[in-house]
Amino acid sequence: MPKIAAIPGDGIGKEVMPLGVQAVEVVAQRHGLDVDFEWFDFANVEYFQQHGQMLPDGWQSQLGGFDSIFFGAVGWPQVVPDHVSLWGSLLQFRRQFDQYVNLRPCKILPGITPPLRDRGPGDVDFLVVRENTEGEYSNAGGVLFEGTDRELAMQETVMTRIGVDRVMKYAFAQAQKRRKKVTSATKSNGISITMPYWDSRFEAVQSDYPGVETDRFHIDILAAHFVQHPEWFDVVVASNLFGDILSDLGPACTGTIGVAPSANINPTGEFPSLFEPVHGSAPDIAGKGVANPIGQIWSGAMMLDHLGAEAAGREIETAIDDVLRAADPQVLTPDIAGQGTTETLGQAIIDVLRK
Ligand code: GGG
Repeated sequence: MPKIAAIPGDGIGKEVMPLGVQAVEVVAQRHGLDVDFEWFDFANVEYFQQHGQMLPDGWQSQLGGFDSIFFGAVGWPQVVPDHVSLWGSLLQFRRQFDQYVNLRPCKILPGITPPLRDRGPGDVDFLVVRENTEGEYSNAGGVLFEGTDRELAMQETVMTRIGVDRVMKYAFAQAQKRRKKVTSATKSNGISITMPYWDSRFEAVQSDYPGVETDRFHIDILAAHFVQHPEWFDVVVASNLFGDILSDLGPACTGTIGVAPSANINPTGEFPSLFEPVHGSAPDIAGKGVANPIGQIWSGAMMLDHLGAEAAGREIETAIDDVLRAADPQVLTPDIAGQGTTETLGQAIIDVLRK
């Protein structure tokens, strides 16, 4: 029986999580899979206000025995600075549990009109593979001469050969199962040490995958191509920061970031992997009941895949497609041109899963 830790976190994470859990429970039951969710009320700002930290001492052993972590969103900058809440929770999970691959699929879903109106479902379908434990998110650096006119802040980018190679190999292996193309996101003309290193490792790794086509773009023009030619891409491998940006941009180009799922994978299986929507806590809409729950529910499908229940995962994706194709404005949330709520959209998907 897979044991799953459910951690809603902050803001709309609390609103979308119950629907994600319900969707997974319903489909798992239909497939004869017993899933056991345990809810945790930490990794949120209320916990921080009470305890002065985002996570309890010993959280690694508390969560380490779970098969997966199902996460919502983190951040409430009105109360805790975002870098404190993020480094105190989500980034700890990714690092301590060596979830070095962040998979962020992106495609046009039925019934959703992308900003580029001449494209529809099937035209755009790519996967961002984001390096998830090092790179620009190194936390190495500091502020010197604080409070003086010589004050300076610096932060190092860290790229290790092991860290870069392993995520690139994972990206190539994904491409072998898809349309056999990997695009590398770089900026080696401006970032003159770490990005040329990234490029050199890409060249070294690609030679082990002769059947996979490759190309690479500097991040600035790559962002433009995401907007104008999203159909060019199959698998895009990127550093931690570039991958974070591209995986918000991609779903925005296909319609809404509210539907985007992600999987933070520990490929060795030594630690639990973590599944979460790409979106954050969205304080601007939190409490209004209008957040799109699809990113959370689709993340549940990725979690079921990871747990070996691929058919159950596909059923969730089909149920999402069915509800979107029906295009009932009373059901859909406002980000996809509806007048419905988190609850109406989530329950419509769950109703399809029950049939
Ligand atoms: N569910 C994703 C989430 O809460 N994201 C907040 C955030 O700022 N994430 C930055 C990151 O993924 O590096």
